[in-house]
Amino acid sequence: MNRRGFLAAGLASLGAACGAPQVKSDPAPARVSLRDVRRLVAERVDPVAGRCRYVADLGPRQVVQPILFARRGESFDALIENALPQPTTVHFHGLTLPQSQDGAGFDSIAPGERKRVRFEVRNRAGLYWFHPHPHGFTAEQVYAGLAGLLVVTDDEDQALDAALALAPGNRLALAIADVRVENGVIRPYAPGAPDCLHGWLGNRALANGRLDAGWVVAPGWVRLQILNACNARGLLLGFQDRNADGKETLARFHLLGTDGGLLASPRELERVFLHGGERVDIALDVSGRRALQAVSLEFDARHHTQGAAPPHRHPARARYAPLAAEAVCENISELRDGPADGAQIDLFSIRVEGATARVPALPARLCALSEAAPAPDTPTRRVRLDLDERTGFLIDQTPYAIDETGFSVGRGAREVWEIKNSPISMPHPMHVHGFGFRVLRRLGTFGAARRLATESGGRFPTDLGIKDTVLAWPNETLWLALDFALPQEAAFGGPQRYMFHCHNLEHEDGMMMRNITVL
Ligand SMILES: [Cu+2]
Repeated sequence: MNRRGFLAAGLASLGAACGAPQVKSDPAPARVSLRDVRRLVAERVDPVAGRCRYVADLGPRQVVQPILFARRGESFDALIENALPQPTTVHFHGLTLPQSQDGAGFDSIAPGERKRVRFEVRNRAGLYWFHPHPHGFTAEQVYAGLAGLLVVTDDEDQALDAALALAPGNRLALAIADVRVENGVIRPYAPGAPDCLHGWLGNRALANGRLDAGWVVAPGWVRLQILNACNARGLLLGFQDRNADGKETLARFHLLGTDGGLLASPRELERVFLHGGERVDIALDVSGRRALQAVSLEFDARHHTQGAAPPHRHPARARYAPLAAEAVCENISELRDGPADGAQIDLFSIRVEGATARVPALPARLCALSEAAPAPDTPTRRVRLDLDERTGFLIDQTPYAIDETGFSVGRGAREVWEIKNSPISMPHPMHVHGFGFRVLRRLGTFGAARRLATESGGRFPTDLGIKDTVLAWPNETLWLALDFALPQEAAFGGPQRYMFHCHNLEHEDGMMMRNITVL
């Protein structure tokens, strides 16, 4: 399929959203070519609930909450405009960018200000995303609706669509986020201190900004690229067929790719963990089915904290009011009621309509991706994740300082990171800016999760491929292989500072971050 055809298919798939929302939710996004964006505006649309949105200005028209689309090698050159009453940034999660374009928290845009951002997409085809990253406000702004998808494609990616004979509308890019809905409306961001320790959880899921979202697809293969954009909720993704004799069965699917694009070969599964910031690319044969309900299945979320949560006010918040009139992290209250982390919740639905077509076999090889182990003399860096009684969760017992060097690494250096999460802890989805990595091994995984760790080295299927976010369960030790290679052009000249942090956004705002300085 040529580029125009791919865009048309994308538009068709988004136009096919069929779920009638029961309560007011954000509108479904439209697809936009990354290189057509002239301005990207972050704005608040509802001061009562604090809901916000991105608006892409393309010159001739404006698109609210766009899904951005790019071929590998294309460029972004646009003004980021902050129309929020708080500082913001736009971080393109997963992309390898110069520090000046990375949108990390040490480079925030003040309310009413704008910044020109220019970069080339160098990463593999895959699902990436963009969201705010300002120190102390990230969780509130992402919860408010500021999260968008970036679908990167290339020849290999399109060849796979052709091999699957995907019908128009059978490829979807989906962002899952949970929100608190009470009395039919989405509630503002209002975590108490315990919510800031455990993470702010919603009671309902949005898919691309919609509650009770649904899509109509044709029989045959469906390709879903799914992001967990929740502040803190982990997902155990499965697809229930609720039509089979009144019983619920799980439809098997195939994992095609993870954060940084396609795997070398697919994995057949019936459930898969997807934690904050992680993405999966899956293929599902819906032939012979009428409808499927995507759910997060029940699992033990392992929140092993002890003692009372300390109230925490991020110093950056002193000068700016919340997006809606609520206190953030300061009240010592009970955790909110509603489905806990690991409780089953519905995500979105798929309805199958149309004539059954021939379903081609799934290709055994998806791409050439080597799984070579790092050299035995690769140096190991040890990283510890702990709970501090005064401040909350910390990396190496060190609260984040904006101007710290953090970990300093040589340009082009290769390292193995040994990340140990304390037994008295929580699951922490750890994210590295700018660099994909490989997960080599896991040790200490608890029994129920270990049963899903079907790959060598105690790894989960979602540990395969190129990752930028990886979950550390309590008591686990992970080994990652990182390669700090950066291009030589002027844009990457001089030391480059990136971030390593927990993608539970309340933990991130609670200082569970470090800088990485590439010298
Ligand atoms: Cu965390």
